[in-house]
Amino acid sequence: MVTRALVRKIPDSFTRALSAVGAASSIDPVLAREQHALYRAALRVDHEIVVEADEECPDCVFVEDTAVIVGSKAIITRPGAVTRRRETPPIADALAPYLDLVQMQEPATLDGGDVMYVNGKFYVARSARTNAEGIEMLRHWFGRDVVIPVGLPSGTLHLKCVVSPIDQQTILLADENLSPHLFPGVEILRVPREETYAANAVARSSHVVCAAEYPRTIDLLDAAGHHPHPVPTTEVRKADGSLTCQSLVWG
Ligand code: CIR
Repeated sequence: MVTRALVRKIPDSFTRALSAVGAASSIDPVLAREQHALYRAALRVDHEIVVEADEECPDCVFVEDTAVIVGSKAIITRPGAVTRRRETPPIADALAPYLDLVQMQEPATLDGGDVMYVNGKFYVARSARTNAEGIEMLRHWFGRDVVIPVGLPSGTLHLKCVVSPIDQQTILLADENLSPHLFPGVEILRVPREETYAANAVARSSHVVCAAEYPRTIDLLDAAGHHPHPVPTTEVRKADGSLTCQSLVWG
């Protein structure tokens, strides 16, 4: 099967991205683009789809939030941040040749970073970005029994800031954020609390693109038989971004 990744270029306006950490103005767009190139190479997919940047959309590199891809279907989301809503039409256009699209409608809001599919279940965070109607729409499309709403620790932007899938039976979970009991039947690789950021990684079979700044998590992945591929994240994190948020990967 052909593996594909959709990514989007970084605009100069990235320095005006939303940032709860309040550091976006110190982003170096040149360095950010260099780091993005390393990330894109690390994904090692067969086919990369690149969407041009839009200066009117400072957060447009964070494509994960604009769609949820399951099998041959893509749900085009309605992002929770009003300033991010105009990011979705070009993503829908770029996905349309490959996937069947459905569009999330008002009043639903949902960011793709709040959705994790593992062990046959969709874990969906109720967050500042994803509302009850957004979760209800996922239930409508995927089935009530397989959509599991999850509350987030205060101050956490998205579900995948604290947990991400390594394969269909394994997750990386940051300690002291979510109860491991939420994930029955799933093997948990425990990320130490002080490395919480590193719980966000992109797994492609046994190859895991992870944050370069967290040696304990890199060792943990290695010891568990995965192949860590560390990439630098100093610039995206200034806009509250991490790794899964920079791509939509399928196939
Ligand atoms: C935002 O606040 O929406 C962006 N500055 C960061 C989005 C990161 N997305 C993600 O982790 N899925």
